[in-house]
Amino acid sequence: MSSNPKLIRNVVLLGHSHSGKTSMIEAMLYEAKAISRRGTVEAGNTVSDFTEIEQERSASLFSKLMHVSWKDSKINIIDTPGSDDFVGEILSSMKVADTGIMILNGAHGVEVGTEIIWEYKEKLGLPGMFVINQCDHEKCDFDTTLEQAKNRFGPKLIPFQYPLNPGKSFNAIIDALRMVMYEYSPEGGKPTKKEIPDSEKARANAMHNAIVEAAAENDDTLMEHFFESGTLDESELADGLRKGIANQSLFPVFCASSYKNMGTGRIMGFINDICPSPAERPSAKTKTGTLDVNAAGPTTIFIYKTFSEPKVGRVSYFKVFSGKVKTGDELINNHNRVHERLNQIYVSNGKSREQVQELVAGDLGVLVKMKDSHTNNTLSIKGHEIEIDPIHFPEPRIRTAISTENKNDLEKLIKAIHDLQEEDPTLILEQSQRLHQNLLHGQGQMHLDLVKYRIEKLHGVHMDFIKPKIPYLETINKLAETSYRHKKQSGGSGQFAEVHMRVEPWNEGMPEPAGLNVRSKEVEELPWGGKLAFYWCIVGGSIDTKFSSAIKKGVMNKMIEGPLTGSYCTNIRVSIFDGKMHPVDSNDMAFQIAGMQAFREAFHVAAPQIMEPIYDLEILCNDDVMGDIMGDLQTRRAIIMGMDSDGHYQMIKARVPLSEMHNYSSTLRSLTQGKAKFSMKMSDYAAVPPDAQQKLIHEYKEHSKDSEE
Ligand SMILES: Nc1nc2c(ncn2[C@@H]2O[C@H](COP(=O)(O)OP(=O)(O)O)[C@@H](O)[C@H]2O)c(=O)[nH]1
Ligand SMILES: [Mg+2]
Repeated sequence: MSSNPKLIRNVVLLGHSHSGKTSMIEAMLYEAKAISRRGTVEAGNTVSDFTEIEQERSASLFSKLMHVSWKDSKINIIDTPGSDDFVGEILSSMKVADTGIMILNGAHGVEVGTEIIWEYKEKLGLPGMFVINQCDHEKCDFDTTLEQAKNRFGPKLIPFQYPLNPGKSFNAIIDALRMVMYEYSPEGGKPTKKEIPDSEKARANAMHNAIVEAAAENDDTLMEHFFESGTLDESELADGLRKGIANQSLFPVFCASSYKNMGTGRIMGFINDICPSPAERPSAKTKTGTLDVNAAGPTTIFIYKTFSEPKVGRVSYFKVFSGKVKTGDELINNHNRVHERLNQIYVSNGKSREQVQELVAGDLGVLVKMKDSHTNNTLSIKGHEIEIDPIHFPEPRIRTAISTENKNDLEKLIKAIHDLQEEDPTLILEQSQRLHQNLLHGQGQMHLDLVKYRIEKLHGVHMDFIKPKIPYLETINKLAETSYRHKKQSGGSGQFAEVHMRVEPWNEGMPEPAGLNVRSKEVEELPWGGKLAFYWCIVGGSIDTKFSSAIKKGVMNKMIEGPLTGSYCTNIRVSIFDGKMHPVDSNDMAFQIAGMQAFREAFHVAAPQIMEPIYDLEILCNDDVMGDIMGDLQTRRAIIMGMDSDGHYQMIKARVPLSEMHNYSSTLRSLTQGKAKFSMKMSDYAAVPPDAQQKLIHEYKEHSKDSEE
């Protein structure tokens, strides 16, 4: 293990699904002799995709930590899922990496996943480099992929290599940085170094000059020397490139075939020689300031990922942000003040772990069975209360309601979801009083399906996804008045109350109720949004003021379970302007009931309106699938608000009712074969169209009838 932060490299492989990240890592581990035989994703025997479900689906669903020794460095390599349904895994990995390696599929070009992940990388200010992979693929088009990448990600992309013969017979790479050609045997691996063929010299030279110029731009002295001599020597070039990558002013582009293990060794060499070590990155932000990656600093570790493994329990992945962490250390969790003893410290290679005695600042490691430490927690030695800035996980994008076959299982299910949330902060459980449903919020259908799989497989609880109810609101469109008499004569004390009520649509600044004498008024902010204005306009004492809160309580009960669909009511002014009492039989309960019934009756004759939640929708898609998406949106009562195009991508903006978005994630995936992504955010409420309103009222009546039987 390295004891010098400068000899550590933390790289994370990023990119759209199936671009070849896991296969690339398999080749890297093989090139570094960490494994003696390369597995394949098809055979389900790669180091990284070690969970059963990943092997079943031939896709990575969780991030994984691997490491190799390369020359005098330790290179930590993190594999990530390609779909941003698993964005939590991607963001947490970027948090602890020092270079993001964007893998592009040379046969498909820049894909939606690449776009989205690049956005996150840029937001986090992570240095980066590109590998155009699958150069052996018959459909590989290196030049178009490079062009698309430059168009999309900008002029800082500098090609360092290109494949001499992309396609089935691919076996040679022109390296314009070193000005050599690497030729590979069919087994791949270590290439033969050859001179660049004359036919390629011009292109290679032009590419080399562009690299030298880009390197020189990162340092005044280098620039001066470049202008004087028109070039840079090898160490100056390396120096300029190091600076350029560390400050993200240049992103090198390499090429490879991870499947044939061609080009991998060269990439490892470049990571070791040029990519930044953790010590060359800006200090880490903490709650109170910054923290340098310094081996002599106060021991501080940050847990970036938690995973529960069968038979092992909680496995915590961490980065040493300062000092050295040693076996037996006792650290304090600065999030909850729990003392944690680090009995064993491990380094990881997929599912296998090797115990080590010490890890230095900048390095990544693994701990098992922590008492009470979780993702985003910082632990440090006593007297140094440091909290590293947490990973910010995005808002959920889709939701579903969940249920179990039998009630007894519900508790087990909720517990299982809490356990999963421990590993997956992007999973949110909402136990909605309003909808009387348990809702799961996640990042996409694949995300929720994985949750279902794990709950059923690991926790043995069957869970069904059911359609989530819509949090409608109810209001009124016009003024109505009614009177309601509640009279009950049963053995013992009777009940009598009569209430005359006016209801009106409420809006800020509306005039006082016409023709009524306002005695007192309360305008209440409702927890679900909007207001209730309750006006007491009784003259002549027809109802004693002491009953006003009972009447209001009755009104509120009906506002909680609205007359049309049992949804919350909002933005209504209720004025009590007359009534009757009985000296004996009038009491709070009687007036509560009369208030509730009067409100219900008045509501029904005040042009009642169901309001539905409207979401702002953004869809990022390829040009070629836009027509289908637009066609589908029209069937969802969507209003197109705009379209921006950037490169060969379109961003469609629309407003759409939530009730039309059930299962949209899967529909969009099948409509576009994964070539589109969406996000949606609650915007406001709008009136439901009349036919839809009738349908909702009818459904509610049917439902209430059923639940009465
Ligand atoms: N032809 C070819 N196929 C590749 C290459 N790299 C990966 N693949 C295949 O692409 C599929 C996805 O690979 P994988 O490594 O899982 O991609 P990931 O989803 O980015 O991790 C698998 O079937 C691989 O065998 C490559 O360089 N050339
Ligand atoms: Mg993978």
